[in-house]
Amino acid sequence: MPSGNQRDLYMKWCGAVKVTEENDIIQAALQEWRKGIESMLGIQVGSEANPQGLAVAFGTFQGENPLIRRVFGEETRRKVGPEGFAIRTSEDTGCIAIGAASPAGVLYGVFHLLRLIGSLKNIEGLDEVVNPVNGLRMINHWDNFDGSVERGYAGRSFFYENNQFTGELERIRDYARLMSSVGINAIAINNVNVHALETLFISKYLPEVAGIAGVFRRYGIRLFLSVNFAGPMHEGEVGTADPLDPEVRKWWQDRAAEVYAAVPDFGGFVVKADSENRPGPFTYGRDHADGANMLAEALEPFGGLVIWRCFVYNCKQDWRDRKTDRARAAYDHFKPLDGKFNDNVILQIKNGPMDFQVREPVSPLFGALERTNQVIEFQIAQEYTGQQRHVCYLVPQWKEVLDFNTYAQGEASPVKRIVDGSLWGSRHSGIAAVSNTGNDRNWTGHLLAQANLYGYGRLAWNPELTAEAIAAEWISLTFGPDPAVSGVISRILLDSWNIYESYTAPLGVGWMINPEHHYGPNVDGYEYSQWGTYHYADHKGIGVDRTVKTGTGYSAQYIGSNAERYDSVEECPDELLLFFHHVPYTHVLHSGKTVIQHIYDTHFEGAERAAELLAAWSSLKGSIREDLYIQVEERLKEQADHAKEWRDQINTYFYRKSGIGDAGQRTIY
Ligand code: BDP
Repeated sequence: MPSGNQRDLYMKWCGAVKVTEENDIIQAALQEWRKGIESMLGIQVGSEANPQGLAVAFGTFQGENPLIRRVFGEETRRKVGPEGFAIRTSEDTGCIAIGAASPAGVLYGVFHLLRLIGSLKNIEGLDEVVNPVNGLRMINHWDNFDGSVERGYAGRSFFYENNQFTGELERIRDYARLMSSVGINAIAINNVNVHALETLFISKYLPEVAGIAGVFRRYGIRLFLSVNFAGPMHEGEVGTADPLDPEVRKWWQDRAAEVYAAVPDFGGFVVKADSENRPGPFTYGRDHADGANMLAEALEPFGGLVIWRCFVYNCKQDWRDRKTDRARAAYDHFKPLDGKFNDNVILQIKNGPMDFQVREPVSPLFGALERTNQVIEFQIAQEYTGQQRHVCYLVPQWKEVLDFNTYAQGEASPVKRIVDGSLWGSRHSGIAAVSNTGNDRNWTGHLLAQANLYGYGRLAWNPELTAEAIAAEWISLTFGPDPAVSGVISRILLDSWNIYESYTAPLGVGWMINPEHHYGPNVDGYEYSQWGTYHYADHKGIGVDRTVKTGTGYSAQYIGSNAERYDSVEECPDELLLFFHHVPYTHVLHSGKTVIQHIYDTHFEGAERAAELLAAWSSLKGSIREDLYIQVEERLKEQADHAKEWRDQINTYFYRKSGIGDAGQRTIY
C-alpha cells in the first residue's frame, strides 16, 4: 500500500469516478476501478468529486461523458486504435481522463492506471496514447474435459471436471479479469488434442460454452475452441473427413452456424492436424491449405478465424535414419503453401523448430512466409523448463525470439515485426501461448511462475517492454513496493532461465529429459525412440549435424547470414552449437573452453547457482507473507536438490562416454 505523500496524491485524484456508459465492459471497468482503489488505498470510490473537484473519468469517445469529450480532441482520437486508449491528467477539467475508441480500450486504460498506482508511479502529468502492438493476444488452454490439463502443473482445470463443465463462473470471471488486466483478448478453452467427447463442444455443449463466452465478453476476450479435424466422423455422422468432400464441408458450415447462433462473437477454431496421431488432411491426400481453407469458408460468413498449427511432423520416425530431421518439418510442410491460405486463416508457429526446449533456434518459418497470416506460439506452461517446480522466468527467452532478425526484408526484419503484422502487412497476426494455469489457489503452482503469465500478456501487448521492467511491475504488484524485496526477487527471476539452462541439456542440444512426463534428467531417454529428438553422443563427440554438406541441411532454411552463421562450425553461436553441429568433445568454443569442460563447468556452476536462489529467497524471511514465503521456499529446495541430480547424471554420462576428466578435478561419479 502506498503511504505518505504518495498516498495523498492518489487520494486526491481517485476518490471519485465519472462514468456515464451502461455498456457491460465499461461497467466491468468501473468495478475493477472501485475494487482496485479500495484494496490499494482503502477507500470507497464515490461519484461525487472531492472538495478539490478532482475525479477520474473514463469512457469511449462516442459516449456522452462530457469530460471525455472535453479532454480529448480530434488529433488524439485519431491516434487511438481499436483497442488502445488515451490517458491524460487534465488540470483544467480536474480529472484524469481515459478515453478510447471501444469499451475494451477503456478497460485496458483503467487497468493501466491501476497498474501505475500499484507500482507507485506518478499520475500527475499523464499524457499518452497507448495502443497494443499485436492484434491477437491469445492464450491456449490444454485443458481436457475429464478435468486434467495436458502439461498442466497448477492443479486441475477450472473449466471442466469429470466430463462436465465445472460451472465455476466466479473462478472463470476472476481468470478473465486477470487475463484482461494484462491485455489478453482471445482464449481457446480446450486442448489442441481434442478427444471424443470434446468434439461435441461445437454442438451438444454449446450452452455451456456460451456461458463461458459470456463471462469472457465482459472483459474484452473472445472465446475460441480447438476442434478435431475428424469431427464429422464422430459417431459416424459422415463417412469421411476429406476436406474436399461436399458433405464434410456442409457439416462444418452447419456447425459454424450453430456455434455463432450460441456465441455471436465466437473467435474461431484452433486446429492441430496430422501431428502426433491427430487426424488431418494428409489421410485424404490433401494438403494443409485444403484443410484450413475448408474450415475458413465455414467460419468466414461470421467473421471467424482458423488458427492452424504448424507443429506438424512425423512422430514415428526411424531413429537409425540420420537424414530425417524433425527440425525441418514445419518449414518443409508449410513453406510451399505460402499464399494459398484464405484471409481468415492464421498459421500458428511454435517459437522454435522442435518443441519449447530451454534453448533452440528461432523457427525458420518466420521470414519464410510472406503471404500468410501468422502468430507465434510460446509455452508459458513450463513443460521442458522445470514444470513450475523450478523457477524459470521465460520473458527473456521470448524477447530473444521476438528480437531475432530473420533478414526476410533486409536488416530490420525481426520476428516481432512479422508477428505484429507490419513486415508483410498481414491482415491478422499476433501472439499465442500455452497457459500455465489451473485450479491451484495461486493459479500457477509455483508462485514465481505467475511472473511468466503476467509477463506474457505484457509482452504480447508491447514487445518493447524489457524483461527487467516486466519483472519489476509484477513484483511490485504482487509483493508491494519494498525495494529490498524487489531487488532479491528480480535477481532470482532474471537469472533463472540461464541457471536452468546451465544444469540441463548443454549447448542447445535439448531433450535430455524423462520421456513422456518430461521432468528430470534422462540423457538417453529419447535417444533410441521414434520422436526425432536425438543428441548422437558417442565416445568421440556429440551434437546433431544439421549442416548442408554433411548433415540434414536444416541450416539452409534460414535466410542469408543466419544460414551461413549456423552452417559454419566456427561461427555458430556457442549456445546453439550442438543443435547445428556434431563435434568432438575437445572442440573449442568461442568461450575458449572445450565442449566437455563447458559441460562440466556449467553443470557444477548451475547446481551451485540453484542453491544460491534458495539462499537469496531465505533473505526474505519476515519481509513477505509467511505462507507465500514457505511455498516458494519449498520449491526452491526441491529445485536445488534436483539441480544436483541433473548435474550428476549429465556429468557422469559424459565422463563415461568421453573418458575425459574434469580439469577442475571435482567429483564426478
Ligand atoms: C508437446 C507436448 C504435447 C502437446 C504438443 C503440441 O508434449 O503434450 O500436445 O506439444 O504442442 O510439447 O501439440
